[in-house]
Amino acid sequence: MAFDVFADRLLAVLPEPLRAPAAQRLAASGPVLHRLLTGLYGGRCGAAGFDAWFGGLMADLGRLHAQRSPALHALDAERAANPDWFLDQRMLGYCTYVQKFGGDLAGVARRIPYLQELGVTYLHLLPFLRPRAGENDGGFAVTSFDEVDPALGSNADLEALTAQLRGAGVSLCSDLILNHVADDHAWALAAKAGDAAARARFHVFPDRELPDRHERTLGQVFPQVAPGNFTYVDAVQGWVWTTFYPYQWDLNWSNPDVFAEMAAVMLRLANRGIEAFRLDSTAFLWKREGTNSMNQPEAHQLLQALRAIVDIVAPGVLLKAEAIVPTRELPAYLGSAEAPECHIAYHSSLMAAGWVALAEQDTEVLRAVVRNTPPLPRAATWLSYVRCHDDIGWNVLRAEAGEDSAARLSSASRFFAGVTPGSYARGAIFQSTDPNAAHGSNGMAASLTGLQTASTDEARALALRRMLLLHGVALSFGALPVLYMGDELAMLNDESYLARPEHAMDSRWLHRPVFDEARWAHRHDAGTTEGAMYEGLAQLIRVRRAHDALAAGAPRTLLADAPAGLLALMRGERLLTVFNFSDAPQQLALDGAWRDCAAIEQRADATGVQGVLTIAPYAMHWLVRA
Ligand code: OTU
Repeated sequence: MAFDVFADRLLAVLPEPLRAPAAQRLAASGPVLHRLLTGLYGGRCGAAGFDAWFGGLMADLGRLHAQRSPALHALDAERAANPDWFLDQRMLGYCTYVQKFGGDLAGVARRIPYLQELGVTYLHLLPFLRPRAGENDGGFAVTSFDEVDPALGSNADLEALTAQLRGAGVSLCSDLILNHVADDHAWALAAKAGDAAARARFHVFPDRELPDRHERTLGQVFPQVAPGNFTYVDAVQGWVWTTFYPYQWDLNWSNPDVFAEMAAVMLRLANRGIEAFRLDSTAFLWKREGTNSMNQPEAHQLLQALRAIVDIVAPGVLLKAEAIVPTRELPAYLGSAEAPECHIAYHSSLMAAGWVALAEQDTEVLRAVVRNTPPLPRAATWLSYVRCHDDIGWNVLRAEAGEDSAARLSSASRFFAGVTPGSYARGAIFQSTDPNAAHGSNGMAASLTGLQTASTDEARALALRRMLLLHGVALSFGALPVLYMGDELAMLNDESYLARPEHAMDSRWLHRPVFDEARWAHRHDAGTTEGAMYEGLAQLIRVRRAHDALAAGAPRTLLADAPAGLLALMRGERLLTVFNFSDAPQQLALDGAWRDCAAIEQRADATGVQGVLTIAPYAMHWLVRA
């Protein structure tokens, strides 16, 4: 059937003024959507057939588009006209749990002035929708996508918060957990009650045959607390695919109903004012025997289809891929000019490589990641970060860490656990069944960089420099940098999770502390560690804002001949950033053009004598030439 017929299904439900712009966007992205969904679901729509299903989807999209508020339509128009808006170097993210930052949504709203003081324009609030009763993986087991967690507020509070944030120039990002729902979500309950259509929204196997076959090639995310990828559920008399915790049931995205319902979930949230979605666990959406069921071509097609939907009916909205995958798998999540996918993708190998560079006092792995990072496609960016609510996952660096990667990465992991003699770090090894295997590391940045063990002013100063060094890389790399709540105040590990039996076995809780009001009150007092951290970071943010060579899309060049302890990156032709990851002063010979140029960011006495720049331990130096 020609696409026009389907376009009319969408346009017919729109009020007159919305029709012309929607028709224009449909002309651009509608055929793409049709092609992708035909490929995915062409033969899977049962007796009614694909055309009927697709026509119904288009009408639903039209209704959801019509329900957007005038303010959101205005935002859509503005961003559709300026699709590069989020690549600006004035964009800055902040990520936190609602309850830990503000108690509830209204409490988060009260902290807007603080976010503005920091220069934040993008706020990622970790899951705040109604979670599973009981343990719920920090909200990543969702019971209802249409309801705010009552402990955090109401849907009205959410709408009020998104409006207030928008007024303050801050876009709210919400998780959208695509891979799984909680085992007490309505679909899971219906499946348990014997509803065949609901059961078909999951991957349920009557016996171990297929699960065993899949297990041969699958990895494990939580090998200690949730070994294996399947859970036997009595009520369904079968094995349910559960990549993460046993109570997180993977959705079956080969079922067109799952696609249509999840697309609608996304748009209903967008209509409440959510401007960006962190698409959780995107790599896992499509399962294929004989593979690790990550990064499958169909997973990308699904994301491209969601993107086409956003481009048609909510073009102000950003999609962000949380795909914790090797560097070479990452660019696909941004798609291409012909088939755009997500607007933003977490650069987790860049993040992890910064930590390896600290542990090894050598930037070899970090440079390899930089070399393996291709230029950005149009209107897309990486997400750079120092820490987040999850572990630092080491396995994404297997390729860059070379032949002996397992030994090398497990050595980094032991270093950050403070096991290695002489290590300044105080963290925890995550979910490793073997101390010599590499999995992940946990801990707040301040504890991992030595602040927790520091007993002298000198040791404290070094920890501070290491923290700022990693933030300097994140802020200057050419990405959307996202700060992790507490890092701006050099907050330390929170051991209190050990006393909570439901959290004690998941050491990611070590770095999920409650916002520290006392440190916050000292943030402008550079005589305190937290004040020095806050002011140091604020200075970096100011410098970044002032230089458009630090915007996401500006080209990046690695200076290959810098000594091993240094990372030297040019941004554009006129800006040079140099970072010393070692505990010894390092020298970099500068060619003539860089002599006598202005230092825009200078930490810990970098000196330039006769064309040789000397950079103190863990210091950084950013230069601009005329
Ligand atoms: C995501 O992360 C979330 O960020 C985690 O907090 C959740 O536990 C998980 O999904 C399940 O919803 O593999 O690509 O620390 O890196 O669990 C997605 C391990 C993921 C996380 C991993 C993860």
